[in-house]
Amino acid sequence: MSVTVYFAAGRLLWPEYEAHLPEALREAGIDATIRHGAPDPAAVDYIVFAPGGDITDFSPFVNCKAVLNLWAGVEKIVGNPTLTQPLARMVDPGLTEGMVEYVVGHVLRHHLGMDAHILGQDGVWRNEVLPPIARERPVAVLGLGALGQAAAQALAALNFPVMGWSRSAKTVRGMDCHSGEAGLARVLGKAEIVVLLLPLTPDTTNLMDAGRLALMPEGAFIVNPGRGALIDDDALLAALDTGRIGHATLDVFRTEPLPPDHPFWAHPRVTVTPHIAADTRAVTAARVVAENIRRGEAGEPFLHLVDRARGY
Ligand code: NDP
Ligand code: OXD
Repeated sequence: MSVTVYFAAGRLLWPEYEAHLPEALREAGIDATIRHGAPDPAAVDYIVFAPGGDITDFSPFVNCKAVLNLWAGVEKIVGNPTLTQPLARMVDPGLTEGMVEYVVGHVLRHHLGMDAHILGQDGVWRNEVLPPIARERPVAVLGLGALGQAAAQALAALNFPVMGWSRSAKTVRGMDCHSGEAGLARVLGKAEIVVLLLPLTPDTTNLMDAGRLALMPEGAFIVNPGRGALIDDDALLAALDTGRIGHATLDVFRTEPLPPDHPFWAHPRVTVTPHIAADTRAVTAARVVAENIRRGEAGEPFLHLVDRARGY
């Protein structure tokens, strides 16, 4: 039997998926018709979704078996009151690889103090400050999901002492795992570099407020490829102004694109990257979408289902 897949992730994304999605569906043994624009809603079996795409009202899709998000983060869709269908988020090996590389690159930059040489080349031979080694630099990853665990493991493989923090208690090889408020205080009290890979939910909004920033060691670094609103912007700017936080590398923001007059752009202790930490890669993500459709058709549980109550 043929299934109808509505590619509602927007016109801009379709060229990336045009070849990969039909191929992945074929490989998964699915006979599918892929639709765009405004198909008969009652005929749609699966929706491939991305924020900013074609759908805001899911209620007409009465026979839709699942909404398959191309993004890892679901904060823009999870609270949509018209969405009654199961919602799966994206866990894509290509996206994970990109995130690991972003995190490792920016952590190493701060750890090695690369800016001093890259920006300070002035003809003076200064060799009194030697680069430290990773095993002397405690690092924390807040959020130990698909992306956080992969990033934390890559950092641990470089010998950083890695602490992880998550909602539920975990044991992950090679790192010291914590949970709960007391766990967060322990982690922030020790970590010289903190990486935020949490989803944005009511519980994580403004997690890094003035009080929690003040727990971090003097001059500590923050790398945030999670979501902008995990951090209280004003509290961060105040902590950067005093040098209490040494530098923040920020990939995500409350308003995107980051407005040109936002103080982050000009702050000497902030690096802005324009939400490029990691992108879903069509070639690998199409296989994840196809596998979920295969599961739906076979009556098997969907992968990466979002828990609406938790918000991720
Ligand atoms: P997952 O859902 O796999 O993992 C989320 C992690 O956060 C889990 O460990 C979870 O804990 C933890 N968590 C959630 N809520 C809390 C809380 N209240 N307190 C403590 N820990 C909490 O997500 P991913 O790893 O796939 O992605 C993480 C985020 O990265 C996305 O939501 C998105 O915002 C961002 N992202 C950014 C990109 C970029 O380019 N900048 C690209 C892709 C994603 P537990 O394990 O107990 O459930
Ligand atoms: C995502 C993102 O959530 O790109 O996938 O931010």
